[in-house]
Parts: sequence; structure tokens; C-alpha cells
Amino acid sequence: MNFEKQYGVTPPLSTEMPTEEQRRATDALLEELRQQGTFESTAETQKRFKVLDSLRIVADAFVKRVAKERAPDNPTLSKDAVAKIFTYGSFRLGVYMPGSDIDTLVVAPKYVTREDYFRYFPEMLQSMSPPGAITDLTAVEDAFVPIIKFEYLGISIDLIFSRVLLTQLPADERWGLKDSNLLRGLDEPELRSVNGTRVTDEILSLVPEQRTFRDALRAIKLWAQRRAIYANIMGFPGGVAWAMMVARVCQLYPKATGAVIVSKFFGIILRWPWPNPVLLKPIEDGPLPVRVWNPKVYRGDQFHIMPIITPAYPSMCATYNISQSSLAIIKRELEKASETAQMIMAGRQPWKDLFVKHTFFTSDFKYYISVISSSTDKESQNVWSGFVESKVRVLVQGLERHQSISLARAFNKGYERTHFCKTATEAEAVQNGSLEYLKKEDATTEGEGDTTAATEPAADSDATAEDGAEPFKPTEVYTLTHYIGIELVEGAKSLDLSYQVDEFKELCFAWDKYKEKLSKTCKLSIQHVRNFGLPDDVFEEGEVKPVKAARVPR
Ligand code: 3AT
Ligand code: MN
Ligand code: MN
Repeated sequence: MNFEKQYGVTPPLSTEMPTEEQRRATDALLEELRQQGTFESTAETQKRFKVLDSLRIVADAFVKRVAKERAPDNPTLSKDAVAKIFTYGSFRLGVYMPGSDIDTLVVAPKYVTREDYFRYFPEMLQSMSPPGAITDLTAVEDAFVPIIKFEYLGISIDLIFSRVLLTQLPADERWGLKDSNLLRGLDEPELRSVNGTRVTDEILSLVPEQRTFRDALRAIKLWAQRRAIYANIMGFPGGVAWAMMVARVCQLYPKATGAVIVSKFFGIILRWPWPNPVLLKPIEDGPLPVRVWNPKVYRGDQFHIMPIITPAYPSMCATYNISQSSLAIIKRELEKASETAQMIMAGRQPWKDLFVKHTFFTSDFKYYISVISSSTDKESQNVWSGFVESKVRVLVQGLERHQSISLARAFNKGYERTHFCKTATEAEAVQNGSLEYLKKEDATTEGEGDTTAATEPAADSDATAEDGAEPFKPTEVYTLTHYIGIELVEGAKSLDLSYQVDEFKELCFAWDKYKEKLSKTCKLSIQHVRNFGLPDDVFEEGEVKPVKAARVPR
């Protein structure tokens, strides 16, 4: 006698309508989210839609241009040729914040290739946009997901591309990428490119009430960011995974209001019977010879300890990065939040208390390990630091196996710094973690000192050409530093991490790109840092940096 559509793979837990109190709690939650600055102004949002309109015009012109080039004798082909623009990421989900980018996908007919996209699109974008509108354009054709990144009137755009094997794309605005048959004939980068849109669209279609979902997700995202447990690359759930968890809770309480979803969320995810997966619908089969997540068939999938599975074919695990230790940290946070949320729903605490910032640097640990990737060349640094960042998880897991360490936790983001070094000794110090030569951010004070440095190398410089070595030119050194907090087992005395550190360095230095090219300018250093030795820039205003405990009790 169930007349209503069932969302999800089980019946709901409750179909109760919200009470007046719960509605008021939702109003208070939204007010708090506004106070916290998670909503942008209507004017800013309108600007986003204008930018998307402009991109649509460029994309159409681009497709027509390629159509003319491929079939000069077929004017109807180019006349009817259109591109389609889709979005994914936080913009598509409706949970973007001020400063969020717009993740955008350009879909073109079958005769348009990725090479065409990289050859023509950047140039057409520049020439068709108002002067100065496009800034910071970078195109990365050989990325895992090939991408053109730029800012349009100050809004960051991540623009990716795929064909579909149709001669013309339908003019119908409702046409989308839902049909899995559209994936036929696409190469791997194209499959990855359409996946983002297909997943976000499915998520939205699988929640009972989009508005409620968005409100709740906005709250959960803010909470996860504040608690530093939001970062796929560091072994925590990323945006898509948090979105799917919230969507699942929405399915279980289809009539509930935002505040109820948020307050139920923590308990439900805390008590989730992992490794049973979070699914938004049954896993589907499809037309391609590609892998779909299935731990019964693929041994690798059995290692996913907190599997959250994307709903669009081919379904994948969005949380394959999560380790036992990150799950333990997530559970700790869920437990605390669950208690706070109950107090909030009982009217005994304000929502603000849910969003208090983590204490990763101020009080969580006494010991930290810093992982410093560096280079004297900006471009090499981007590649190198990105690679090292993607491996920090491996070091964390290595540290956890150390007998003196009970828990290792990577902070969810790295710190980028620029230094100015006048001697090779200074550069080496910086690459080993020294912050003595930090470059001042304000360009006005920077010039003077730099010029003197450039013309008069310091007297104690070890840059003097010995044995034919090139003299050291004063230079900028770029670093990215990741911090890992370490908890020691009770009674642990020594902390010799040389095995773990060497193993990690070997892993990083074994990378082809490092061996071939990056090793000339790139370095990797791993250092112990005590809590009182942490740099100032990891503390926000109002936070108290730990101080060295006095040796002799007073
Ligand atoms: P913001 O509001 O932009 O901070 P978001 O969820 O939109 O939040 P991103 O723009 O970073 O986050 O990412 C949007 C999607 O792009 C999420 C994921 O499906 C995909 N994505 C981003 N970075 C990567 C990556 N390194 N590898 C694979 N997919 C990625
Ligand atoms: Mn985004
Ligand atoms: Mn993005």
C-alpha cells in the first residue's frame, strides 16, 4: 500500500512530517549558515549564470568552427551544430560558497576531438570575452582529467570536455547525459570527464526533496571542513562522498526538514555497519566493458573499509582512500557532533557549537611530522608537490605501523610558502623546513632587499664557484608543507622514524617524472616538529600557540 516513490535501497526509517519546533530549528540552522558566510549574494550568483551563458556561446562557436573545418561542403552540419554545457561539483549541487569555482563540462558532437578543444577553445574564449575578463588561464591536456582552468570576471572555472558519439546534439534544453549508452565509444579521459555530471545529476534525482538536501549538505560540509575531515586526497571523504552520505540520510527521512537530517546524520553514519556500502540505488550494469564496484568480484574492492558508492554507471567507490585510522578519526568526530546535535535539537545549545574549529595545531598533538616538498622552479613545484601530496596518506599509514605510535593524522590541507634565498645554504635550510627566509607577501616592501641581494651576494655565501660548480643565484624557493599529528603509545620512549621516512622518500623518488626531470630542482624533506615549534601561519587570529612546558615545576 505504498503509493509514494521509495527513494533508496530500503524503505524509509520514518515518514513523519516535521513539527513546528523542527521547522524553527531549521530556520535557526540556516541563519547560522548565513552568519558563517556560506551563502553568497544574489548578485554574485547572477554573475555565475551570466558567465555560464558566455561559456555556452563560446562552446557553440567552437563546435561550429570544427564542424566547418571537418565538413566544409556540408553547411547544415555547422548550422545545426551546438555544444552542451553541464556543471558538476558544488555549483551543480547548489552548495557553493563565496569563492567556490564552477565545475563545468563542455559536451560536443562526435567529430570534435579533445585535441580540437585544447587547440581552439582557449584562444576563442579569450577573443570572444570582454578584454581582461579571462585571467590565469592554464590548460593541462595530459592530466588524469584533461582540463582548462581560468578565471572569468574573478570566478574560477574548471572546464573539462567530452564528445558523445552523436552527429548533432539535440537542441532540447532538457537533454542530459543520463543514458548510459551515451558512454559508448568514449575514451578513458572522456569517461572520467562525463562522470562528474552524471553522478551529481543522479544524486539530485535520488533525494526526496532537493532543497532539504542542499541545506543539510551545506551544514555537513561546513562541519566537516571545520573539523578538518574533508579532503579526499588526505584519506577523508571529499565533497561527493559527503553529498552521498547526506543524500542517503535524506532518503531514510523523506519528509524531514534540514535540521532533522543534520541531527540524524551523525548517528546514522556513526553506526553504519561498514563495510556495507552506502548506496543511493541498486548498482546498475551497463553497456561497457568497464569495472563496476563489486567486492564479490574484485579483491581490491574488499579493502574499502567505508565504501560510499557513486550512483551513476559505472559505479565506483568514492572513498577508496579511507584507512582504518581516518575512519577512527571520522567516528570520533561523528560521536562528538552527534551529542552536540542532540543538545541543539533539545534547544539547549546553539547551532554555532556544531561548527567550532578543530584544534589540530592548538592542542590535539604534542608531536608533528612535517613533509616538505620544494623546488626552485614554480612549474616543477606544482607537479612535484601535487605528487607528494597524493602520497602523504601512505606515509601516515606507515607511521601508524610504528610500535611507538598509536595514531597518526594528516592535516587536511598543506601550507604553500614562498621563500627568498640568497645562498645555497639558505635554500637548503628552507628545503629542510626553515622559515627564516619567508618572502613577504606585500610586493611593495619586497623589491628593495631583493635587488641588493641580487647584486651583492652575502659574504658568507657558499655559492662561490668551487670545483667548477655554478655560483648560486639568489632565488625563490617554493614549498608545500603537510603536517601529520602523532600520538604516542603510553610509555613510548624513543621515536626513530628513519625506516618509515626512508620508505616514503624511496616511494616518491621512484616516480618516473622525478627521476627524468624534477630531481634537478625538487626536494623532499621530512622533519619532526614539536607543538611549540609550529610556525605562526598555521594559527588563526585568536588562537593560542602552544608554549614549551617549563622543565622545573614552580
Ligand atoms: P568547492 O565549492 O569548489 O570548493 P567542490 O565540491 O565543487 O567544492 P571541487 O571543485 O574541488 O569541489 O571538485 C568538484 C568535483 O571535481 C569533485 C570531483 O568529482 C572532481 N574532482 C576534483 N578534484 C579531483 C581530483 N583531483 N581527482 C578526481 N576528481 C576530482
Ligand atoms: Mn567546485
Ligand atoms: Mn573544481
